[in-house]
Amino acid sequence: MQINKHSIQEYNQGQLQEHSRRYDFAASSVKDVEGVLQKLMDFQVAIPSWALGTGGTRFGRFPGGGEPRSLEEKIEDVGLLHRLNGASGAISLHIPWDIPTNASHIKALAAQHGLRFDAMNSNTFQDQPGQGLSYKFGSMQHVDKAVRRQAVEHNIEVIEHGVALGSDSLTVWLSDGSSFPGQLNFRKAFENTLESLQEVYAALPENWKMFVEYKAFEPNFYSMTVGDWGQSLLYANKLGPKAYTLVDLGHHLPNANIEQIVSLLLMEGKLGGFHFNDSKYGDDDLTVGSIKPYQLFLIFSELLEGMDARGMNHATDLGWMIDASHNVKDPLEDLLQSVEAIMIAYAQALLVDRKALAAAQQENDVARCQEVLQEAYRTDVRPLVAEARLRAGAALRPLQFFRELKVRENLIKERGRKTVATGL
Ligand code: AOS
Ligand code: ZN
Ligand code: ZN
Ligand code: ZN
Repeated sequence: MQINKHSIQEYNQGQLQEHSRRYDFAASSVKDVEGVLQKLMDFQVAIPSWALGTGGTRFGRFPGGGEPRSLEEKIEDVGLLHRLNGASGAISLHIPWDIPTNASHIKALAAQHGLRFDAMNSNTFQDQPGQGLSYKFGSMQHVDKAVRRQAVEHNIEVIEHGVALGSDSLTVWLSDGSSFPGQLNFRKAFENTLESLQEVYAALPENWKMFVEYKAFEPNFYSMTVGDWGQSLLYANKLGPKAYTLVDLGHHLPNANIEQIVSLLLMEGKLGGFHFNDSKYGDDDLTVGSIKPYQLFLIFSELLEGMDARGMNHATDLGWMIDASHNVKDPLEDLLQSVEAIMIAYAQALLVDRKALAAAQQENDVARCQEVLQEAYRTDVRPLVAEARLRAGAALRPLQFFRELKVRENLIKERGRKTVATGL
């Protein structure tokens, strides 16, 4: 692929004059602009392997062509994103969709692209060919101990794959629950799940974290056994210090105050990671920032407030990941947009005048509180984000460059028009 340091530099050269004009204006109103730029350069968002191909819906799938056919090609795609935006330096794998048959080769390939392995994901929501027992009625919650055992063993295997790749966290998302009243004994389902999670927890290496992801509904439509942040936090607290709650933005009931959830989880030291996406109705897995950018900013604002209060490092102390599914857009274009939206929200949150906000809160000056937040939100930080990219050797305008280079057309030539994405 023709995307290298040299071609990026050449492309940036043509954009530089316009960028400088916009950047100088934007930078002139930022107090510690160098500090902000450094934070933006440090911030990396992990790309989920399953978002690199067209997901489809239960009604159909319309493959876009040129999608990755193997784990190697998935890593190449993320490497491409990372070269373009300098902010996608990690990949998150889902097992068994991404089994690394030759871990040292996969690890070396990722290193070549400047990527590390983010959280490993286990999968007990599908039955795999040749699998002994079915997850139709749940996995870790199952009434049959043998099914629970199978789910635990799978998770332990996922940890082993992760260790071989140098990952240091496991995300457990369970589809367990019930679709009809009376189907489950809620307490027993919880206790079974806890016991299973404890067995997985016991297999975690010393430096590993476990993220317990919750979801309000789907595929079960009456109850979910890890259905909200309260349940996830119960598990995480009972499991121990290596267990944390993971917040996926699409996994709440409508209009939930996610920024408040984030704030309280941070207060408890139990927020572990994020799945960014956007939605209008539920778990839509749409492009980050495409529907509710203000909410995204408010979430980031609480994240920074809470992380700073605990002296946490923005870049390294939480697992930042996208969880998306693409049906009508080019997946790579969509991911570029998602990362850009995250960087914009992060930059805006960095600009919030915390002292002024705290003072206004203390005086119950509600109007002023809103002014302070919206002053930051309405600042056009795009030139700052672009400047951070420029300094990192990435493209000033990644999406435009992607199109100019006809990356997708080239991938289709290389990989073919009809590709079957692995995963959902
Ligand atoms: C499912 O709704 C969750 O968001 C999980 O994170 C899941 O593992 C992922 O989306 C892949 O299906
Ligand atoms: Zn998720
Ligand atoms: Zn989601
Ligand atoms: Zn989801």
